[in-house]
Amino acid sequence: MFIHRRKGWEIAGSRVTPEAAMLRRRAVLGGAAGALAAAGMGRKARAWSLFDSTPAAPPAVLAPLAAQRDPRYLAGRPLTPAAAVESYNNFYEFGDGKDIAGAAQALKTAPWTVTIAGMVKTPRTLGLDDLLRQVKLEERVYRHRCVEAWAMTVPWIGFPLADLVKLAEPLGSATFVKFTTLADPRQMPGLHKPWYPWPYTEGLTMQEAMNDLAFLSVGMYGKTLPPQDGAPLRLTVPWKYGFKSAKSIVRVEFTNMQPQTFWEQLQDSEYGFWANVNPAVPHPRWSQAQERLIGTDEMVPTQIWNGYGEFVAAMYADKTKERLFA
Ligand SMILES: Nc1nc2c(c(=O)[nH]1)N[C@H]1C(S)=C(S)[C@@H](COP(=O)(O)O)O[C@H]1N2
Ligand SMILES: [Mo]
Repeated sequence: MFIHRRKGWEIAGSRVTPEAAMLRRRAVLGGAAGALAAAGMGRKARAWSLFDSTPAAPPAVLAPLAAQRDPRYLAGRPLTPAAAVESYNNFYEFGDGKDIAGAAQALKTAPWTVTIAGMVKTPRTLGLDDLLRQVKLEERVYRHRCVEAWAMTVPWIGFPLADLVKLAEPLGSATFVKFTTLADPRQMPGLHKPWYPWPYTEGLTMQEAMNDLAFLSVGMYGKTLPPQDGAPLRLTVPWKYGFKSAKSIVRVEFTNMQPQTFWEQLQDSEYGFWANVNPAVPHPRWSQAQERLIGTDEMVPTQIWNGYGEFVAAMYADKTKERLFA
């Protein structure tokens, strides 16, 4: 249920993302976690934000990573400066503000394994190194559009998600792919906030997962991914709102049921399963017509499918009954 904005419950807008602001209202209004939060709001909020700001570790060392740029994907606007992409993040496992890069440096990204589970020929757990030996890396410059109406343009390095799907050998009956992020409370202070439905999960249809545009990133700007941007393995689905691009993936499961996602569990009416970008469908609490480019703060018009209609629109031609854009 959507509750109208009440200014008194908000903390300073500059400190809270729209996504987080929604949660705070929700926590106050309902559920056991809500009662808990309401009982000791001030003191608890401070304690949690202390967790968020823990300067965890020295900067992670990023290895150089080179790959040929794929010329099929032209962003049509300048790259966002790497410094902006590395310092303005959404990664709730490390806190619900944008300033989580410091805390994220503690993330241990090697060794890393990815579990292939569910409806596949042989369920198994693979080392990331082993997986990377079986794919060919390329560079793709993609636009990224967060549901909060900020955007960026990033030269990702990675490989088509379709290549992982083929390696996984799903059964013919699998129709969805579910992605799960690492959930380690020793490394991730956000995991101590019990009102979030950890672990972070996301999902795609099998058809979406096999689309050319669906990508798994392991690097950006010529280096391995920084922890705050989802090291060591991050989904990149640029025609959908940013929350679909799950970070630090540890599990890929094939299923015949539409997966329940993290954001859907929090607020389905605002952050649904499909979440395709559409400037004409406003979020219940703000317009999606324009976006702010991080780095320059320039405002530009948002495009349907984030401008990737030629690659993806046909997949939705028969899905007229679905809520495709929220
Ligand atoms: N595991 C995990 N993945 C996540 C998120 C998150 O909180 N946790 N946030 C999502 C959102 S809302 C966005 S906009 C992008 C942000 O990616 P960036 O910080 O690299 O810009 O990551 C997405 N992937
Ligand atoms: Mo986002």
